[in-house]
Amino acid sequence: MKRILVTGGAGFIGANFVHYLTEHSDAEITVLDALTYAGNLESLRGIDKSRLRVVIGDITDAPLVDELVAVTDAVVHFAAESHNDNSLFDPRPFLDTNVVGTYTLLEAVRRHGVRFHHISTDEVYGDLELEDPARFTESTPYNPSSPYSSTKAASDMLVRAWVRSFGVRATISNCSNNYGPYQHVEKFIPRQITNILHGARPKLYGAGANVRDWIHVSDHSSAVWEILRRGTLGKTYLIGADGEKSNREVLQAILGLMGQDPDAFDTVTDRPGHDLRYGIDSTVLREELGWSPVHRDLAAGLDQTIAWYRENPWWWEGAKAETEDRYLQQAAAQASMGPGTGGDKA
Ligand code: NAD
Ligand code: TDX
Repeated sequence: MKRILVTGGAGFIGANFVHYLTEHSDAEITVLDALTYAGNLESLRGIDKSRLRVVIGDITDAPLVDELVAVTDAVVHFAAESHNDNSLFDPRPFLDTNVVGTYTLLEAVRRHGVRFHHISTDEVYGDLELEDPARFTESTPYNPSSPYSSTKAASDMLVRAWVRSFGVRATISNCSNNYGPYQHVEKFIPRQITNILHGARPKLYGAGANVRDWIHVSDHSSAVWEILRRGTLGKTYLIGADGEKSNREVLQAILGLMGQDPDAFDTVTDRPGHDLRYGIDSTVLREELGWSPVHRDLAAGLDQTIAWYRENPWWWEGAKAETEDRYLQQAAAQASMGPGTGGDKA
């Protein structure tokens, strides 16, 4: 696998994966990214230019995708609309990119016989009860809740169908919540860190009891690299680092690490349909491929992440005001829709 095409390589996880590849392989990397609001070429700053080509373009552009796939050995597909909150207010781009974009890539890899790895999420499985000892496994039935997760579920199904019907050489990974450098300030952890750095109070949805299973983004990268090289074709792997914590616990850890009072946050209206809990059982990946996470201490990982945002305001400042404006618009839209329109599962 000398030539690797990384879609969404200017986004959070894609960019971290490109950095990982330059450090752990001698692959020649092509990034295909549309540079939506979530893409930032500055996330690729410092990478050896002789090994990296960046193509600004859309994964739904079939002729462009075909041209790039024709000259690659493998595609690692990160590009997506990735934010649940946005999907609740404007689902259309999620259908275009996550469903039609994945379809466009699958047709190209099918034509050219190219290896494909599809990046997906644990959210395709829906959610778990808070006190349930169960965790998601590769055989958990799909039960997505949001427009985002339903389009990711659809994309996974397309990959499975293209494997079975057309013999496409593909693998899928469904990972839990990532944190680390280069994550957009719309997401939970960077939003709270940058609020505190700006002197604004963090925002917790509802009571903050919802649980997410956190993994450092570099552990996600190492897992994907193992699956790409040694994974069984046609198979799905769950990626997780045993990092379950409630949102309140994570926020209070951030506040403590940043020298703030543990109660210095606001609770705001809950996300409609808000998934309660995610939890990943990654036994298959660990036993079959011998993978294990390096970052096992969430507090230490949060501390490093806080330091990164503190030291790199040039990277995130430009997106902060527009992101908070978007949250204000979404809150106003939610309020004007009135009770009962939130789709709450209860
Ligand atoms: P992100 O929003 O930070 O980045 C997405 C990237 O895709 C951006 O660079 C954007 O410009 C690009 N993009 C969007 N639409 C495109 C299009 N039509 N054509 C080309 N490029 C396009 O997302 P992320 O958090 O890095 O997530 C990457 C992938 O990982 C997604 O597939 C997501 O579903 C999956 N995932 C994310 C998490 C998480 O915690 N963030 C967890 C599990 C899985
Ligand atoms: O301001 C906030 N306050 C808050 O309490 C924000 C932005 C979020 N939250 C809560 C909602 C979630 O329970 O924090 C939790 C994490 O929220 P997000 O960062 O939006 O992540 P989530 O919705 O869990 O989805 C993420 O993980 C799975 C990624 O965005 C997805 O792309 C991935 O598939």
